[in-house]
Amino acid sequence: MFQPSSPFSRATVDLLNATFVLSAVILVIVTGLVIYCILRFRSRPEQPEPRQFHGNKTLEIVWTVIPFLSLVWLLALTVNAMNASDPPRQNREPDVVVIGHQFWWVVRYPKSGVVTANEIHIPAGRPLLFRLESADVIHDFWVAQLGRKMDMVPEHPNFAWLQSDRPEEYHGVCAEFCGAQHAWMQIRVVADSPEAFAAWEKQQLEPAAPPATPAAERGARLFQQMTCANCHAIRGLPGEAKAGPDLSHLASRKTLGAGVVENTPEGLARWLRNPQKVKPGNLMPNMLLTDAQTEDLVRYFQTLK
Ligand code: HEC
Ligand SMILES: [Cu+2]
Repeated sequence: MFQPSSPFSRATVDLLNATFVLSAVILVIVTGLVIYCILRFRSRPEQPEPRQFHGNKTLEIVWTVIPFLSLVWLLALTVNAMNASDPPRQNREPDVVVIGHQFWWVVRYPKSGVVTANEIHIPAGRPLLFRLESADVIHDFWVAQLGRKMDMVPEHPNFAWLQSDRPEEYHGVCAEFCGAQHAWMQIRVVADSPEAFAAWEKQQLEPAAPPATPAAERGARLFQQMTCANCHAIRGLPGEAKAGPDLSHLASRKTLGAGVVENTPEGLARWLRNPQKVKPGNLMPNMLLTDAQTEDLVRYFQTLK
């Protein structure tokens, strides 16, 4: 969070830094005075008690006015940072909708109709409005470099602005404990150049590629027969399953299980053989696939670019 990449996160970090500096100055002054008084006025043998006095008006005014002004200054900075990190929405439609599930994320782009999971592509250099929802318990969406942290509350959509000043990749997390695999509920954000983003969006809107080899064809058939399609949607196939991530373009994602394993043929096979071993407590059951079935499904998923 100390490397902000957007005006929204920069406002938050600037406020944090200013608060830290002010607090450090106060700490040094107060402890300095205490140490000075302890040493200077300590009792020494043969010396009378130091002169006592009460109710010094100047002192009272000084130590009331300085903290008061410090707090007013902090309040002004805070209000300023709140405005900068969370500007008004003014009826704008969200650019991206993210829905937290135990323990992964749905990512939707209402304007184009793209649906994906766990990896968010955004065009760099533009402020984007995110609508944040939850399908089950309270989650918290936090990509520290791009914007403010925001709770995802069931039945209560929240909003947050995110931006990336430049094309780059970022890491985000679920920041509200939400169950066994909360720690493996991670987010990858890829900020693309506007052209690369348009290309990505176009590719995500394509229907899933039809299987091209016999193994992939067997995999596609297994996918339909083994109830996978009750939980997972693949664009162009029947059904609108929502219990698990959309797999239409699975091969275009870098990781599986919200970051728990790399999306390589080996990683995919490990996941399919027993997702409960890779991410214990996640909501995909062990489908008890044979090695041959796993292999065919891997071949099939590799074609879903
Ligand atoms: C009961 C619902 C359910 C069924 C049935 C199911 N899955 Fe899943 N699947 C999930 C959930 C939930 C996740 C996300 C788990 C997580 O990351 O916490 C998932 C994740 C995955 C992933 C990783 C996707 C990603 O982007 O991270 C793959 C691949 C996958 N499932 C394939 C299959 C296949 C193949 C079958 C059938 C043999 C199947 N699933 C059956 C619920 C299901
Ligand atoms: Cu969570």
